[in-house]
Amino acid sequence: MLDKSLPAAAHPGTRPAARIGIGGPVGSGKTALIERLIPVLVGRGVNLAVVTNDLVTQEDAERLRRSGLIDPTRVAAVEAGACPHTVIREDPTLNMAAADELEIRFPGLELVIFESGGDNLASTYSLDLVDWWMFVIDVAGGDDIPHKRGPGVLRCDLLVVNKIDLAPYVGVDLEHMLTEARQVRGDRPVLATNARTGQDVERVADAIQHAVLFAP
Ligand SMILES: Nc1nc2c(ncn2[C@@H]2O[C@H](COP(=O)(O)OP(=O)(O)OP(=O)(O)O)[C@@H](O)[C@H]2O)c(=O)[nH]1
Ligand SMILES: [Mg+2]
Repeated sequence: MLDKSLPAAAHPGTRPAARIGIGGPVGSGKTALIERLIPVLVGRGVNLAVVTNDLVTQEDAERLRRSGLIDPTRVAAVEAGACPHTVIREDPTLNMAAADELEIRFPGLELVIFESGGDNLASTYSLDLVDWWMFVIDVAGGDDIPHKRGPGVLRCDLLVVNKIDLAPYVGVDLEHMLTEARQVRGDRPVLATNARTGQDVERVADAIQHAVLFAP
């Protein structure tokens, strides 16, 4: 198993980058949220890089590299193979190695954001890989998702309910969905976003900075 302190050894005297995870079902808006978070965090002076996970392609990495939002060399891709949660939980070696390489390449890197491959509600991150992680579900996936108490929904540090703009079109009572999400999480944080327009993505950035970058 690789040691998270390796990059710090590569740049003596610097603090290793914080590592955060974004998990959640296929298509919930993980990459869209990253696309919105990058300008907000970079605008606040955060030195960051991204590691994406896809099953057998580098689709999301290529999308971010083409986006113009980030230096393309700051985006690394891990091909997860058949089982997306294995590489963020049971054996995160590939992801650790990708982040270590970014830290070596970019001295002073403060934050590495991992996006997991789209998965099911049981998907969780190993704390060997990340310091903090969020789980992104979306309104169109059904308002009963919080009620189903998947480990991803329950255990993440921040639950993001995305695509709030779609609630009226899919017959979802957003307030009820959010209340249920807060109930099952024992009042741990839940934020509602529209990653398409960027609505409330600043609040996600606040949560990240507060949790791992020691912002007030
Ligand atoms: N209406 C609406 N669409 C959104 C929102 N967020 C993302 N989308 C759309 O949802 C689709 C999937 O978004 P992605 O960001 O690719 O989702 P993902 O979770 O990264 O998907 P995988 O990596 O394949 O699991 C895209 O067409 C997005 O434009 C949102 O808040 N509202
Ligand atoms: Mg994606």
